[in-house]
Amino acid sequence: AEEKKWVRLVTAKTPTNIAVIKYWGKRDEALILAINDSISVTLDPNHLCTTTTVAVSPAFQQDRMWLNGKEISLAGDRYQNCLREIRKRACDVEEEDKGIKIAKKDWESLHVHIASYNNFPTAAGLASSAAGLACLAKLMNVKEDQGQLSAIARQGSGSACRSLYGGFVKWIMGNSEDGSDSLAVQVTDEKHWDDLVILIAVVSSRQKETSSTSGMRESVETSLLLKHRAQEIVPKRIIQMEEAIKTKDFPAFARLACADSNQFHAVCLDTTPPIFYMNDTSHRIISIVEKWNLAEGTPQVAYTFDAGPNAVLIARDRKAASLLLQRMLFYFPPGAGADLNSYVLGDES
Ligand code: 2P0
Repeated sequence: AEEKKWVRLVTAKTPTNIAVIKYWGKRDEALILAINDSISVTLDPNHLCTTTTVAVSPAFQQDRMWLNGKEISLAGDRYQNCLREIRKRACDVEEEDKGIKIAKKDWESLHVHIASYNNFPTAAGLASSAAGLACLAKLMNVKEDQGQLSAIARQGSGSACRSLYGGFVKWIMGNSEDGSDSLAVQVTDEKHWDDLVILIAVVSSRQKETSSTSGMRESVETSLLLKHRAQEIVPKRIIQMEEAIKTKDFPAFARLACADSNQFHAVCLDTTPPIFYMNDTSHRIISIVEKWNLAEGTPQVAYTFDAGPNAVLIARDRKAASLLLQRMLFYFPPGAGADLNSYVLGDES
């Protein structure tokens, strides 16, 4: 039929984020509620991002999704929860010139197609799952604010909720049963501390062996260190980290970020059976940075590692970043068989 011919498309870029105070452990698996607050820095979407196009048409028979050109199943609870929550909030859409008119109630029966591309290797463990959501919100004319959208993104993947804002972002764990207060807030915007330069050293592009979801479940079940961390350590660190970010106190920032990364990996070792995310190259990078910071008398670079061996290095300014890159190339010369590639990120100006 004639009226079935239209397609409405929306494309958007979603950045990825790197935690400097880590999220590790859930108190509710279905709603994805964390056992502690976390803080991350959102990377510049011009460098590392996911580009997503979403489409709606009466011709579509079912919801479908493609990731880097390959169709993936939307059957999981996480996708279904996100889709349901976003559909509920859809509003009227009218594009007169294209003859598109969608009433709020039509969204219940309309299907969407979602296609996402990462401009970085997915296997490097930097994927962002917030991608589709911001896009769907636009497509469906959802009027919710960023905070409410972050609470929906959270139900797709915990850390993804922090990608809804630029700059430094805090995911507040909240204390409600339904998770309505477990959402992201911006600590400072992307212009606040733009001296920082972030380098990602891809130590291995192999897929990680233990997924974050099952890893953190095992840590919650078996690690006493995690209990102590979540209850006693992180609440204090969150306050100190927010202060360090607001006052651009790099030594305090670096000390907290490195300590928190190391404690997260200590929790992984404290898990039964133990989880190993870092490898020898990761450990060498830590030693190189620690020695340099000590020799300089004040930290030049902070390091942090997520659920994989890749190093995220945060230099205090462009000068420190260029010295860091020199050092990395000295210790890991290209072509000498070192399993390491560097992606230089940051302001290109
Ligand atoms: C973080 N990570 O704060 C921590 C640090 C990895 C190490 O959040 O089960 O993919 O989807 O909530 O968000 C990775 O966990 O796990 C993660 P789910 P997610 O960035």
